[in-house]
Amino acid sequence: MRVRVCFHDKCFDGAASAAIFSRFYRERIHADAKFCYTGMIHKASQPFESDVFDGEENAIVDFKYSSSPKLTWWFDHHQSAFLTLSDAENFRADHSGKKFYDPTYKSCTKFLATVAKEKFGFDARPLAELIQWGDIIDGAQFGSSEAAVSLKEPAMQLALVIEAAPEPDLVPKLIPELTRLPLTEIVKLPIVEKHLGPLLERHRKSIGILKERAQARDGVIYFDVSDLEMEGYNKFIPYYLYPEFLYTVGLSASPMRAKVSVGTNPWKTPADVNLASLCEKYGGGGHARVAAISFAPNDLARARAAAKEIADTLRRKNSSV
Ligand SMILES: [Mn+2]
Repeated sequence: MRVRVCFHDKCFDGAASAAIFSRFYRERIHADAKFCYTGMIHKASQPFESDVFDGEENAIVDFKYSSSPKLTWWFDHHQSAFLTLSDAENFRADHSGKKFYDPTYKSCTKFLATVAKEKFGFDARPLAELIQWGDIIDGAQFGSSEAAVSLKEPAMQLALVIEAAPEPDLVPKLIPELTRLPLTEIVKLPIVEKHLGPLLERHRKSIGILKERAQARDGVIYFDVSDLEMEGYNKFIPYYLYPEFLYTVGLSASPMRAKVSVGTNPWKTPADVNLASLCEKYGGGGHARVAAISFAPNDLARARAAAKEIADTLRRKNSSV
């Protein structure tokens, strides 16, 4: 049984979800499954190429829905899970019992493990560590900004490597290992270890760069690093530098896209601004407290205009509280 698994690429929760799905599928659905993994990235254009669902079974985890009849499994927790109204209707009309959505979950990893256990009798206990860290990292449930930025835990070091993914197919190669090895051993694998030193060094440098670039006022930290190769920066650094600020708005660029990232300080009491809804107005999306908009790589000027407008909006909301 050939199973295509599309997962949210360069994301710890995406990789962990793909690992949980694979182990669950092999143990509870088909013991002879052969998995092929495809990393999905949010782009300005339609993310699913027509030929992506080439398995006998096709799954999407921690990423947007597809109404393709070839899609047989789906798990997601993003508020902005449906690209169109007709996709949402297609999902509601589905009675396969294999497509699941719950935006109240902080991580797709925990959501998937819970559904697999409750509906399919999957024993998730051997992967408890991976599930716990998926939920901490995707839900930003760290004790402090220091804990989120110091990267001492193996899970945090692995997240750094996954988010940067400095070589092609790095995450697809790691997913099978995540189904069977503890995280202390994953970070010792050559494919992880060789990248870890340089990435930790780059992480330390990025703290200095963000300190230099940040324009922090009226509750909002704004920064533009689109001229640097910084797409995978740690999104908690701004709150580590400015713990009293409530929001960040960042502009970054890569050959794939120009990206506006918007976030809420996880160590402050929740604000009443839904960032996914705010970003949806610009064609982006995400979660209530962290969201983003992707633009085409040559559309940097429009991305910058959106970033500035969002920063202004959040500054006005902040000063009107
Ligand atoms: Mn997720």
